[in-house]
Amino acid sequence: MKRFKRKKLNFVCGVAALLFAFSGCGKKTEAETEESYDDFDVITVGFSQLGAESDWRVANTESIRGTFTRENGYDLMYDDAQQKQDKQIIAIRNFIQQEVDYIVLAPVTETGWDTVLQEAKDSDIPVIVVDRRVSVDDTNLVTAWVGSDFSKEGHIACEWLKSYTEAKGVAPEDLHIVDIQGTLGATAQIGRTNSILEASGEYGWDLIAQVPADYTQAKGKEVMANLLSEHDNINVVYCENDNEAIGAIEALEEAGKTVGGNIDKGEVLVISFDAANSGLTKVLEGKIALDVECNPLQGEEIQNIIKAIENGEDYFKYTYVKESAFSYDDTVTSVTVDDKEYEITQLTQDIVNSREY
Ligand code: GYE
Repeated sequence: MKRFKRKKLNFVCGVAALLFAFSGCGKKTEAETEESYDDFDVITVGFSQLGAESDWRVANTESIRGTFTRENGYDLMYDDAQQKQDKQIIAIRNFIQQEVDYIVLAPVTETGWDTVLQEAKDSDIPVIVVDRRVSVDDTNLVTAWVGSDFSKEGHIACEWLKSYTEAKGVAPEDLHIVDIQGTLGATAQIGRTNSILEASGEYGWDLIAQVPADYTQAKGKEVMANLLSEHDNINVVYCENDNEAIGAIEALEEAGKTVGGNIDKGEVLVISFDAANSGLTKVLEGKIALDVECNPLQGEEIQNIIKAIENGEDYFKYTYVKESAFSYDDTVTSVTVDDKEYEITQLTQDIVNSREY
């Protein structure tokens, strides 16, 4: 792919002009002129992030912004769409108009991207999708994707729940589960929701309700409080991310429930996803029994793809990031999903301290 370096220079100048309305692009000092020559090799990246709804998302944004820095040879245009797809579409059109070299898209939901991604393709701008996926008729509209296997994450959680409750001597029909879902239509929601739905059918669990809470703490709390007012037998809360889990725990405790792993002794068992620092703190406290990791540190993988494209080298169209699962105790040390064994790590303070997010 050829870059339009001259246009990029103009763009850099344009942004500078916007930021420093009075400095003017025409009158350059010697130092400024030198910096402009450096700009010839700068790769411009437009990053449309879906929002800032969770600790995971903040870590994801930091990873990408921290990778595509000036020192690393990039000019990053960043846009936060506040969980609104129409804002993401506007941001992408803006990136296309600015003739960026690459677009990085973290899409809020899977559908509705065909038109705008076709526009990017028509402008020869590669689109790298991160985290959730897009569902488009022409898969060539997506150059590459980096993210997690959300369905596998859900299956790991469900297999752990099965083994754990068997070990505690709780019968399957005595598991009364609510699923606090993520944003409806997001790949992470679809994968995690389907896993608990399938496992409940297969193992004979009582899945009472599945209610979305947009991955936020406030909604997680609200949804949990409503569920508690409607059902008095809930003993498993499957939260589709850490922030929802933290909100749900608040609601449970305010309703006088004890949250913890002793489901055989009347405690409400909470399962979560992400394993961000805030969630893992709750695991150490014994309030989240299992936290399945979803790794937000995707900046470097995205950069590897861009470098490969720049150098005309091969790259993987789909890259899964590495992740694990953490439990509050050692009742279950591994689970098997699709004939593969996954370790469940009993969480320690040292592990939490050694992590970046
Ligand atoms: O689990 C949640 C975030 O799509 C993997 O989105 C992501 C999810 C993550 O808001 O915390």
